[in-house]
Amino acid sequence: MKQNLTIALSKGRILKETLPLLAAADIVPAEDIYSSRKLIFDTNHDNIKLVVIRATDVPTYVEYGGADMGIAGKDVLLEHGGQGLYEPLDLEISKCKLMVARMTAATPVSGRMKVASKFVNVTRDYFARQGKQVDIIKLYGAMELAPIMGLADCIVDIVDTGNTLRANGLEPTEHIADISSRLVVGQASLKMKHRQIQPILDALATAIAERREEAAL
Ligand code: PRT
Ligand code: MG
Repeated sequence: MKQNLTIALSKGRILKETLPLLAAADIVPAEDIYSSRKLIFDTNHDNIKLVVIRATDVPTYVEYGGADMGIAGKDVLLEHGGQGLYEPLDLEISKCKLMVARMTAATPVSGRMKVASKFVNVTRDYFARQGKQVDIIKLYGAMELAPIMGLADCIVDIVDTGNTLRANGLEPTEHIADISSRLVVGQASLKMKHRQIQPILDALATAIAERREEAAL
Protein backbone atom coordinates (compact mmCIF):
# COMPACT_ATOMS: atom_id res chain seq x y z
CA MET A 1 0.00 0.00 0.00
CA LYS A 2 1.15 3.51 -0.74
CA GLN A 3 1.53 5.85 2.22
CA ASN A 4 0.70 9.51 1.93
CA LEU A 5 3.61 11.74 1.01
CA THR A 6 3.72 15.48 1.61
CA ILE A 7 6.09 17.88 -0.15
CA ALA A 8 6.55 21.36 1.38
CA LEU A 9 7.14 24.09 -1.19
CA SER A 10 8.54 27.56 -0.51
CA LYS A 11 6.15 30.23 -1.71
CA GLY A 12 7.44 33.33 -3.46
CA ARG A 13 10.05 33.39 -6.16
CA ILE A 14 11.20 29.78 -5.71
CA LEU A 15 7.69 28.45 -6.32
CA LYS A 16 7.61 29.79 -9.88
CA GLU A 17 10.64 27.72 -10.80
CA THR A 18 9.63 24.73 -8.68
CA LEU A 19 6.29 23.98 -10.35
CA PRO A 20 7.72 23.38 -13.86
CA LEU A 21 10.37 21.09 -12.36
CA LEU A 22 7.75 19.10 -10.45
CA ALA A 23 5.63 18.92 -13.61
CA ALA A 24 8.62 17.51 -15.51
CA ALA A 25 8.78 14.84 -12.78
CA ASP A 26 5.02 14.24 -13.32
CA ILE A 27 3.82 15.88 -10.09
CA VAL A 28 1.10 18.40 -10.91
CA PRO A 29 -1.17 20.22 -8.44
CA ALA A 30 -4.87 19.48 -8.93
CA GLU A 31 -5.70 23.19 -8.99
CA ASP A 32 -4.01 26.52 -9.61
CA ILE A 33 -1.81 27.26 -6.58
CA TYR A 34 -1.61 30.98 -7.34
CA SER A 35 -5.33 31.68 -7.45
CA SER A 36 -6.26 29.44 -4.51
CA ARG A 37 -6.22 30.38 -0.84
CA LYS A 38 -5.62 26.79 0.17
CA LEU A 39 -2.42 25.74 1.94
CA ILE A 40 -2.63 22.05 1.06
CA PHE A 41 -3.04 20.84 -2.52
CA ASP A 42 -3.94 17.49 -4.01
CA THR A 43 -1.94 16.40 -7.03
CA ASN A 44 -2.35 14.05 -9.98
CA HIS A 45 -1.15 11.29 -7.60
CA ASP A 46 -3.67 10.08 -4.99
CA ASN A 47 -1.04 9.82 -2.30
CA ILE A 48 1.07 12.94 -2.97
CA LYS A 49 0.10 16.30 -1.45
CA LEU A 50 1.78 19.69 -1.67
CA VAL A 51 1.86 22.31 1.07
CA VAL A 52 2.86 25.86 0.15
CA ILE A 53 4.45 27.70 3.07
CA ARG A 54 6.91 30.41 3.95
CA ALA A 55 10.43 29.43 2.85
CA THR A 56 11.89 29.70 6.35
CA ASP A 57 9.30 27.23 7.65
CA VAL A 58 10.15 24.51 5.10
CA PRO A 59 13.18 23.01 6.93
CA THR A 60 11.26 23.09 10.22
CA TYR A 61 8.31 21.17 8.74
CA VAL A 62 10.61 18.58 7.18
CA GLU A 63 12.83 18.19 10.24
CA TYR A 64 9.87 17.43 12.51
CA GLY A 65 8.07 15.22 10.00
CA GLY A 66 5.21 17.65 9.32
CA ALA A 67 6.20 17.18 5.69
CA ASP A 68 8.22 14.29 4.23
CA MET A 69 10.26 16.40 1.86
CA GLY A 70 10.64 20.04 0.96
CA ILE A 71 12.16 22.57 -1.38
CA ALA A 72 14.02 25.60 -0.02
CA GLY A 73 16.91 27.92 -0.80
CA LYS A 74 20.35 26.89 0.45
CA ASP A 75 20.48 30.25 2.30
CA VAL A 76 17.42 29.24 4.32
CA LEU A 77 18.89 25.77 4.94
CA LEU A 78 22.26 27.14 6.06
CA GLU A 79 20.52 29.50 8.46
CA HIS A 80 18.30 26.71 9.81
CA GLY A 81 21.14 24.22 10.33
CA GLY A 82 21.29 20.74 8.88
CA GLN A 83 20.11 18.54 11.75
CA GLY A 84 17.59 15.88 10.74
CA LEU A 85 17.65 16.76 7.07
CA TYR A 86 19.08 14.98 4.04
CA GLU A 87 19.83 17.18 1.06
CA PRO A 88 19.97 14.73 -1.86
CA LEU A 89 19.37 17.12 -4.77
CA ASP A 90 20.51 20.52 -5.97
CA LEU A 91 17.57 21.68 -8.08
CA GLU A 92 19.74 24.35 -9.76
CA ILE A 93 16.94 26.95 -9.60
CA SER A 94 16.67 30.40 -7.96
CA LYS A 95 20.44 30.81 -8.04
CA CYS A 96 22.07 33.72 -6.25
CA LYS A 97 24.94 34.42 -3.87
CA LEU A 98 25.18 35.17 -0.19
CA MET A 99 27.55 38.11 0.19
CA VAL A 100 28.88 40.75 2.52
CA ALA A 101 28.22 44.26 1.20
CA ARG A 102 28.94 47.79 2.37
CA MET A 103 28.65 51.39 1.23
CA THR A 104 30.85 52.00 -1.80
CA ALA A 105 32.60 54.95 -0.16
CA ALA A 106 32.88 53.35 3.30
CA THR A 107 36.04 53.89 5.30
CA PRO A 108 37.46 50.87 7.19
CA VAL A 109 35.83 50.22 10.54
CA SER A 110 37.96 50.58 13.64
CA GLY A 111 36.85 48.29 16.44
CA ARG A 112 33.91 45.92 16.36
CA MET A 113 31.95 45.86 13.14
CA LYS A 114 28.14 46.04 13.13
CA VAL A 115 26.60 43.64 10.61
CA ALA A 116 22.91 43.71 9.71
CA SER A 117 21.29 40.59 8.30
CA LYS A 118 18.33 38.28 8.47
CA PHE A 119 20.85 35.42 8.34
CA VAL A 120 22.21 35.78 11.88
CA ASN A 121 23.57 32.23 12.22
CA VAL A 122 25.29 32.30 8.83
CA THR A 123 26.72 35.73 9.63
CA ARG A 124 28.03 34.68 13.05
CA ASP A 125 29.63 31.51 11.63
CA TYR A 126 31.18 33.33 8.68
CA PHE A 127 32.90 36.01 10.76
CA ALA A 128 33.80 33.55 13.53
CA ARG A 129 35.66 31.40 10.98
CA GLN A 130 37.71 34.49 10.18
CA GLY A 131 38.38 35.08 13.86
CA LYS A 132 36.31 38.28 13.81
CA GLN A 133 33.91 39.19 16.56
CA VAL A 134 31.08 41.28 15.18
CA ASP A 135 27.84 42.71 16.52
CA ILE A 136 24.95 41.24 14.57
CA ILE A 137 21.76 43.21 14.09
CA LYS A 138 18.80 41.07 13.07
CA LEU A 139 16.55 42.57 10.41
CA TYR A 140 13.60 41.07 8.58
CA GLY A 141 13.81 43.01 5.33
CA ALA A 142 15.52 45.70 3.25
CA MET A 143 19.00 44.99 4.64
CA GLU A 144 20.41 47.47 2.10
CA LEU A 145 18.94 50.31 4.12
CA ALA A 146 20.92 49.57 7.29
CA PRO A 147 24.34 50.96 6.23
CA ILE A 148 22.69 53.97 4.59
CA MET A 149 20.91 54.86 7.81
CA GLY A 150 24.02 54.27 9.93
CA LEU A 151 22.48 51.25 11.63
CA ALA A 152 25.29 48.91 10.51
CA ASP A 153 28.73 48.99 8.86
CA CYS A 154 27.87 46.21 6.46
CA ILE A 155 25.21 43.65 5.61
CA VAL A 156 25.04 39.97 4.78
CA ASP A 157 22.43 39.55 2.07
CA ILE A 158 21.44 37.76 -1.10
CA VAL A 159 22.83 39.19 -4.33
CA ASP A 160 21.82 38.19 -7.83
CA THR A 161 22.56 40.83 -10.47
CA GLY A 162 23.89 43.30 -7.89
CA ASN A 163 21.44 45.94 -9.15
CA THR A 164 19.77 46.40 -5.77
CA LEU A 165 23.13 47.01 -4.08
CA ARG A 166 24.26 49.44 -6.78
CA ALA A 167 20.97 51.34 -6.73
CA ASN A 168 21.53 51.98 -3.03
CA GLY A 169 25.20 52.93 -3.20
CA LEU A 170 26.51 49.61 -1.89
CA GLU A 171 29.00 47.10 -3.26
CA PRO A 172 29.63 43.43 -2.52
CA THR A 173 32.93 42.84 -0.72
CA GLU A 174 33.04 39.16 0.28
CA HIS A 175 31.45 36.03 -1.16
CA ILE A 176 30.05 33.70 1.51
CA ALA A 177 28.25 31.00 -0.48
CA ASP A 178 26.71 30.13 -3.83
CA ILE A 179 22.99 29.58 -3.36
CA SER A 180 20.40 27.52 -5.22
CA SER A 181 17.26 25.71 -4.16
CA ARG A 182 17.63 22.21 -2.74
CA LEU A 183 15.39 19.25 -2.17
CA VAL A 184 15.47 18.11 1.45
CA VAL A 185 14.08 14.91 2.92
CA GLY A 186 13.40 14.19 6.58
CA GLN A 187 15.49 11.40 8.10
CA ALA A 188 12.49 9.46 9.39
CA SER A 189 10.61 9.81 6.09
CA LEU A 190 13.59 8.65 4.08
CA LYS A 191 13.71 5.44 6.12
CA MET A 192 10.00 4.74 6.32
CA LYS A 193 8.95 5.88 2.83
CA HIS A 194 12.09 5.16 0.87
CA ARG A 195 10.29 3.13 -1.81
CA GLN A 196 8.00 6.04 -2.57
CA ILE A 197 10.59 8.80 -2.25
CA GLN A 198 13.32 7.26 -4.42
CA PRO A 199 11.34 7.34 -7.71
CA ILE A 200 10.54 11.02 -7.10
CA LEU A 201 14.23 11.77 -6.50
CA ASP A 202 15.11 9.90 -9.70
CA ALA A 203 12.47 11.72 -11.77
CA LEU A 204 13.60 15.10 -10.44
CA ALA A 205 17.26 14.27 -11.09
CA THR A 206 16.38 13.39 -14.68
CA ALA A 207 14.40 16.63 -15.10
CA ILE A 208 17.32 18.67 -13.73
CA ALA A 209 19.81 16.95 -16.03
CA GLU A 210 17.57 17.50 -19.08
CA ARG A 211 17.22 21.15 -18.21
CA ARG A 212 20.99 21.52 -17.82
CA GLU A 213 21.53 19.93 -21.24
CA GLU A 214 18.95 22.23 -22.86
CA ALA A 215 20.62 25.27 -21.29
CA ALA A 216 23.99 24.16 -22.65
CA LEU A 217 22.71 24.01 -26.24
O1 PRT B 1 9.19 37.48 1.60
P1 PRT B 1 9.54 36.46 2.66
O2 PRT B 1 10.34 37.00 3.80
O3 PRT B 1 8.41 35.56 3.05
O4 PRT B 1 10.52 35.43 1.98
P2 PRT B 1 11.66 35.75 1.00
O5 PRT B 1 11.76 37.19 0.68
O6 PRT B 1 12.87 35.07 1.57
O7 PRT B 1 11.12 34.97 -0.27
P3 PRT B 1 11.40 35.20 -1.80
O8 PRT B 1 10.18 34.84 -2.51
O9 PRT B 1 11.98 36.55 -2.04
O10 PRT B 1 12.47 34.06 -2.12
C1 PRT B 1 13.68 34.11 -1.49
C2 PRT B 1 14.55 32.96 -1.91
O11 PRT B 1 14.84 33.03 -3.32
C3 PRT B 1 15.87 33.06 -1.19
O12 PRT B 1 15.83 32.29 0.00
C4 PRT B 1 16.88 32.58 -2.22
O13 PRT B 1 17.14 31.21 -2.03
C5 PRT B 1 16.20 32.80 -3.58
N1 PRT B 1 16.67 33.98 -4.32
C6 PRT B 1 17.25 33.93 -5.56
C7 PRT B 1 16.58 35.27 -3.97
C8 PRT B 1 17.14 36.03 -5.02
N2 PRT B 1 17.54 35.17 -5.99
C9 PRT B 1 17.19 37.48 -4.92
N3 PRT B 1 17.69 38.15 -5.81
N4 PRT B 1 16.08 35.89 -2.87
C10 PRT B 1 16.10 37.23 -2.78
N5 PRT B 1 16.63 38.05 -3.75
C11 PRT B 1 16.54 39.52 -3.44
C12 PRT B 1 17.67 40.00 -2.52
O14 PRT B 1 17.30 39.86 -1.18
C13 PRT B 1 17.84 41.46 -2.91
O15 PRT B 1 16.90 42.30 -2.26
O16 PRT B 1 16.67 40.29 -4.61
C14 PRT B 1 17.51 41.43 -4.35
C15 PRT B 1 18.83 41.28 -5.05
O17 PRT B 1 18.68 41.04 -6.38
P4 PRT B 1 19.67 41.74 -7.41
O18 PRT B 1 19.42 41.06 -8.71
O19 PRT B 1 19.30 43.21 -7.43
O20 PRT B 1 21.09 41.53 -6.93
MG1 MG C 1 10.55 38.51 -0.26
